[in-house]
This record gives sequence, C-alpha cells and structure tokens, in this order.
Amino acid sequence: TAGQTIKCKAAVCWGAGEPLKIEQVDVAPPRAHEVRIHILWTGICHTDEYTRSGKDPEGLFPVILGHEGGGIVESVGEGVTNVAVGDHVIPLYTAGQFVSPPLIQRLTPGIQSAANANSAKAARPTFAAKVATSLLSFRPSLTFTTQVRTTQGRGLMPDESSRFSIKGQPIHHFMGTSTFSQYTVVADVSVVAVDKKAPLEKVCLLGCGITTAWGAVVKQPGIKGSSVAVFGCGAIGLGVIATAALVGASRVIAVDVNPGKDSWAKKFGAHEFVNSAQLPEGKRIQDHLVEITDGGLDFTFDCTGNVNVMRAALEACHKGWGVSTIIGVAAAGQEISTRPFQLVTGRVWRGTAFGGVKGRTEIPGLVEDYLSGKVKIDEYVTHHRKLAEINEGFHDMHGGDCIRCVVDM
Ligand code: NAD
Ligand code: AHE
Ligand code: ZN
Repeated sequence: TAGQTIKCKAAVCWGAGEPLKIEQVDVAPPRAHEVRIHILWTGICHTDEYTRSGKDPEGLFPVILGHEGGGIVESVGEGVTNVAVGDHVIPLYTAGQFVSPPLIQRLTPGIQSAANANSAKAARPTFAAKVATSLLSFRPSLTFTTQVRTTQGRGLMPDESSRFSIKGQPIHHFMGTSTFSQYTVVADVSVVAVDKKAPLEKVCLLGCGITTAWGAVVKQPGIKGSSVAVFGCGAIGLGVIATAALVGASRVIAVDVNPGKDSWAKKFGAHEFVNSAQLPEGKRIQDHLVEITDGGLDFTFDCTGNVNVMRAALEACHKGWGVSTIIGVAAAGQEISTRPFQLVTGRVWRGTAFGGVKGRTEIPGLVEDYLSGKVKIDEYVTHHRKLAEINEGFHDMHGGDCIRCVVDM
C-alpha cells in the first residue's frame, strides 16, 4: 500500500453539532516528513466532543476528529527518521518541533545564547530537542509555538493541504492526529514509537488525558508533602489525583457534583471527596475548602472546563503561595474572572496543555511506567465501542459513569 491512496472507514463530522458519520475516505500517501498510521484503537476525549459540539473557536468542518490513538506505522514519507514501518506509535497533538526565531529573540540573553548555540546544529528535531531542553524549565509551553501548530489549527498538514478526501472533497485534519480514521497521516514530529509489549488498546490513552494529568502534576514543583484539591473527577481529574498521590501529596481533596465520583476519586488516591452541589445553601465551594484546610490549598487543579469552577479553584488556594492550574478547556466566548486582590495576595493562576509533556521524549518512559505498574491506564477504561458505534461512545461520555471509552477501529 505504500505510495498509494488507501480507502478506509473514518468517522466524519460534517458540521458543528452533528453526529459523526461513518464514511469511506481516501487517505493519500504520506509526503516528506509525514507518517501514515494504521489506527487500531482510539479513546474519545471530552475535547473531541467540545469541537464536535461547535464550542471550539478553532473548529472546522467537515473534519475527522480524534486525538487519543494507537496504531502501527504503514508507510513513511521521505526524510522520516524517528519512526519506521511496523513501529507501534502514538500520534501527538503537541509536536515539539521548532522554536521560532522571533520568539528566541524575546527570551533573556542567557537563554538566547543557549538557543543559538543549538541552532547551529541545524537538524530540526535535534534543534527542537536541545532548545526545548534548555528552555522548557523556563517556559513550559514553548513547544506550542511550532510551525506545525499553525497549520494544525487550520486542519491541514504542514504543507497546507489535507491527506483526507471523500469523492475529491478535502476533509479537515484535527489536532494534527485525526485518530477517528482507520488510517491517518501525521507530521513526523507529531508521532512517537512505543514498546511493542504495551497493548495499544490501553496506551492509546497516553495520547491525551492520562499524560496531561500526569504532566500537570509532575512538572509542578512542590506537590510532595502539600495539600491538593482537584475539581472534576473525569479521566483528567482522576489522573491528577493518582499522580498527586504518586508523588506524595499529603492531602488530596477531590471535588465533583456527581456523587458517583466519590468512590472513583478514592480508588485513584484521594483522601477526601466533597460534593460541591451538596453544600449548605449559600456556601461556596472555595469558602468550604478554605475552612477545612486552615486557610486554603497549596495546589488546586481545574479539570472541568467550567470558568466558575476555575475561579473557585483559584480562590480555594492559600494566600501567599497557593497555585491553581487550569487544565479544563472552556467554550468559545467564556472568560475567567476573579478579584485581582486574589493574585495580589500571592496566589498564582496558571494553565497547561498536554501537561507540558514533551511526547516524543517522555511518552516511551510513561509506557514503561505503565508496564511496570507505576502508572494506571486499565482502570480508566470503562466502556468499549466499535467504530460503527462511535456516536454511542460520545453518548457514554455524558452518562456520568464513563471515564474513558476506547473505540476498536
Ligand atoms: P469529563 O467530562 O470526563 O470530567 C469532568 C468532570 O467534572 C465530571 O466528573 C463532572 O461531573 C465534573 N464536573 C462538572 N461540573 C462540575 C462542577 N461545577 N464542579 C465540580 N465538578 C464538576 O472530562 P475529562 O475528559 O476528564 O476532561 C476534563 C476537561 O479537561 C475537559 O474540559 C477537557 O476538554 C479538558 N482537557 C484538557 C487538556 C489539556 O491539555 N489542557 C487535555 C485533556 C482534556
Ligand atoms: N481550540 C481551543 C482550545 C483547545 C485546547 O485548549 N486544547 C488543548 C488540548 S485539549 C486536549 O484534550 C491544547 O493542547 N491546547 C494547546 C494547543 O496548542 O492547542 C480554542 O479555544 O481555540
Ligand atoms: Zn484530549
């Protein structure tokens, strides 16, 4: 099949708010620095639903969604060196590729000279890796200022065209991954090979939720021995709870409005559960948490995407040092607010995409941690679906008892 267009099934979303439709799509061969992957399994993340529903300001249609996939490399384009045919791989929506020169100019002189020293070595991935290594501790989200990210946001491959079409009509890519297709094409910087011993039907979930949650915690200094509150106990919140417990947080409080999440949160390592929908009338969750923690939490995480919850998470932090991290994705037009005094008095509000994880460098290690039992994955999988039932998989997500649905492609 290498070099030829492949016809396969994909779930296509033709318009905002529409259900996905299983279609036969043409998947063109990979061009230079591209990889065509036979996707075998994919998770469904809340962000897929967010874009399908029309709440994503970057949403484009028609589109093939999906960004939590696992598959096998079918063919590679010219110049691809990081993966080979037959490799088991995870597509990455956060490519660590290239730090733009204007951005480097804005960095402090010390950082600039480190970046320039590395740029002399030229080769794209090496450059990216070295610059990233020297800069990421300073600017954790730097990997997102990539060339790939620009075209990715426009639903295209880096050369500004699509590899997907139906009867000649181009279909948009999504997040540079489009894992709801039996075959997809991604940029070489957007894929990582993993240990073949790891079941792809499980490690596909490292493509987003579990890795995001893991990174959000392990890359945040100081959680060991500290108090943590996690708002929202879906896959992301449970992942934050599990990782906070893993790194040794002294007190982990889970917050959700679904009473069914109490036992889930405790199973993943939370010490306490608070149902924020069942507080005495007039009592705000942030005030309750400040009371029960003698002044507030050291760290809080929003894993809901609700801007009111984001505010509560910030205001539940201890004054002087509390740090609140936004992981949830809010709908188009939504904005966060708080009294500036909350920040003036020493709380820090931050956010993270993909947990700040450098997928190509760090996901192989996470896979090993899964194989050795240190990182949970199986425990998140509550539902299974076939590709033909992918819309039911989206419905599962709204049920309140679904942590992750894995689709057999
Ligand atoms: P989910 O729907 O499975 O979980 C959300 C949880 O929040 C549910 O348990 C729900 O009951 C709870 N919740 C809803 N309203 C609440 C409220 N007012 N107070 C407390 N809890 C409330 O979603 P998920 O897959 O875990 O994803 C969570 C969020 O993270 C989504 O917004 C998703 O788009 C986002 N996300 C962000 C990144 C990133 O890189 N930043 C990565 C993955 C997912
Ligand atoms: N397109 C939206 C934002 C969506 C968003 O924040 N995506 C997260 C990943 S969510 C994964 O489930 C992310 O990584 N963002 C960084 C990036 O570069 O996309 C909008 O509001 O425009
Ligand atoms: Zn996701």
